[in-house]
Amino acid sequence: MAETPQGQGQETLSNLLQESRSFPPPADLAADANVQADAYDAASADRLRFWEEQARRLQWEQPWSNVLEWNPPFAKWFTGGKLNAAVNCVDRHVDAGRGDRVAFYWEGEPGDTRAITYADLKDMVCQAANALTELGVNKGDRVAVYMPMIPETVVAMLACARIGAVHMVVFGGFSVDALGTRLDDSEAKLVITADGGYRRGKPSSLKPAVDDAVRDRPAVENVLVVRRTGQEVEWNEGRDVWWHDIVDRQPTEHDAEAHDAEHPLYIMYTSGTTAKPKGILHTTGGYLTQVAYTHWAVFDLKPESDVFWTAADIGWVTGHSYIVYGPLANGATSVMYEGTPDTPHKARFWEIVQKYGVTLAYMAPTAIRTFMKWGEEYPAQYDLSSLRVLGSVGEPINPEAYMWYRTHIGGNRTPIVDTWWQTETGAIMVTPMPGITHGKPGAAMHPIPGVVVDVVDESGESVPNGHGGLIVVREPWPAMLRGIWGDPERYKKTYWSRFEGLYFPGDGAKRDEDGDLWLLGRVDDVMLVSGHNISTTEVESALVAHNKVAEAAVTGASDPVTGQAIVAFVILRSEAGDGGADMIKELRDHVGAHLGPIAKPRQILVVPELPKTRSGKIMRRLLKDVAENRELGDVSTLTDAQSIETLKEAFQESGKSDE
Ligand code: 6R9
Repeated sequence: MAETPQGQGQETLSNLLQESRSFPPPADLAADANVQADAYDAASADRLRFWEEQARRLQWEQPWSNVLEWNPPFAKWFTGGKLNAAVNCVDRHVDAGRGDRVAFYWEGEPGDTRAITYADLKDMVCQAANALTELGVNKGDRVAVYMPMIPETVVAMLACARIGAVHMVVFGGFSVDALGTRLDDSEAKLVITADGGYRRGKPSSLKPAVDDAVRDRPAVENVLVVRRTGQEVEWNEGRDVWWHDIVDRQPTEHDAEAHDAEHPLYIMYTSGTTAKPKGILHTTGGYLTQVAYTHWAVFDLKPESDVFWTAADIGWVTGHSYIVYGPLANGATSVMYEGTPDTPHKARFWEIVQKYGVTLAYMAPTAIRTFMKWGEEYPAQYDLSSLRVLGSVGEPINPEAYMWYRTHIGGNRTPIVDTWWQTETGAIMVTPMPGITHGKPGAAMHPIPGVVVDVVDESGESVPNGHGGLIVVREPWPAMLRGIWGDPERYKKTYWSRFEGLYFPGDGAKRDEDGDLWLLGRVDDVMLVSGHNISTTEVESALVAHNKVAEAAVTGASDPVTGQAIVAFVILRSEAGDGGADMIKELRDHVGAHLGPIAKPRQILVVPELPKTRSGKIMRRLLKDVAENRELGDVSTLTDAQSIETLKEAFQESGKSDE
């Protein structure tokens, strides 16, 4: 998050990239789309009433008396209302006679599979809720979940929600330290984990990290362990409990209490910076309303016939909102996949799409660019004609990656929804609607109905069309974070102090000549070159638009002449060779031709790998450390800490040969 935004000079972001391609929605999809253009009018005529209508998608045990209580910057939605999130996600579908519908087609990495119906899920969640109660977990207690991508992870989350305990999921790939600080901050009393999970064809252990983290943390009373891989685990008698020992013997009945709309549902720690992670708090009624609405609206979900797949980890907010709460609240059928996209082969994702007839797929640009790098022959081996809407989340999608996704995955047919949102916003905020919006490669287009965003300059004034600035949210929205766990001052300072009365997400954005929105990445990443603010995203997109480049990461390094200079790291497509001096020159000229001479990188380094977080975001701050020859900052949330060391050496070598 941008606690100390930098690189913001006098002027706002330069608007360098031009785009003229536009794709209308397919006629049949448009005709039958869940959301029609009148939704925007209805929401702007009466925003609160619009959200009340969306809240009625849920089952409330007691109706709300107040839609919104807004004491800036603290919001309460649907106060007086009571509901149970697990009942909304599971029981009510069974009660309505849809118990036989599959909730999850789960695919393990080694190829084992499970089909879990809503009736199965109800039994599992009730049993787990009973087990948590037996372990002494009460309403309001925090429960850490450090798990692989298996159905029990969803069950654990819903069991917490059912009894009113607050879940706090930590990425299975995070280090002992990352887990430990999160346990301390949330004061969790139970950790739910597994012996391990499968990644890249091998069992990868989880329990040892929990053992290390819990050793000096007596506040954790029990560790509940799912057996997944059958790996040997150390056992701490009295503290550790096997899931199958305690959960399987519980009754499949559980009387669920209705919780207040504002009862805490979960904490999710945001990653990415060196600062202490922030525990983002989400509550029940407003969150569930917006995730259910957006999942239905943005993916045009038809729950009777669609098969939805979010190919992301559950330890990321995208997994919480669009693997668990959104799809289940809507009674959807989803695919859940445990492993990596290249195991046992580079077409695994497309094999899964064909096998389950996936109709709606949602993934990150980093995955799409990886598939681009591998080549179109992999998706070409499978029948992807079931797909009808494709989504993107997590980073700006470069126009080139958008085109590749649309062409090679979407068969030139499917709309692409580029969805902008954050852990803090809880649900999608800015996106095209597949049945209405003419899609523009690289643009997130419009705020959803009921959400009011703007692009402003340094002084908080709206920028005109054709200009860049900072994205802000002008009105509270139902799924907004309710605060930072235990730290209201930091909440105010981080998100609400930049501009009076406006939520500041920390991202750069532009409004193009048509008034459509483009998200340009974190403002901390914006570069100030000879007095111009230039977004890393636009330079990266220009590089990726070159037919030999698969991925690019750009950072600003201090420069005696220009203030900052653009340094680019690129991954070439597999057919492009190693990239000699001619290639570097070609790429620099290519950027110059696309964006103007000001955006020509000072240096371009061809690399095999880029430093990324587990959710696929490029860690530009580490690249900046490399480009400025500094000690590397915190690397604990990197997927592969070695890759950045290798890159650092390569950069230093390249510097020598330049001189
Ligand atoms: C959902 C998620 C949030 C940050 C956000 C922004 C970037 C996400 C984006 C996007 C451009 C998109 N981001 N989606 N940037 N276009 N469609 O990713 O949450 O992990 O909290 O990250 O990700 O910079 O501020 P989170």
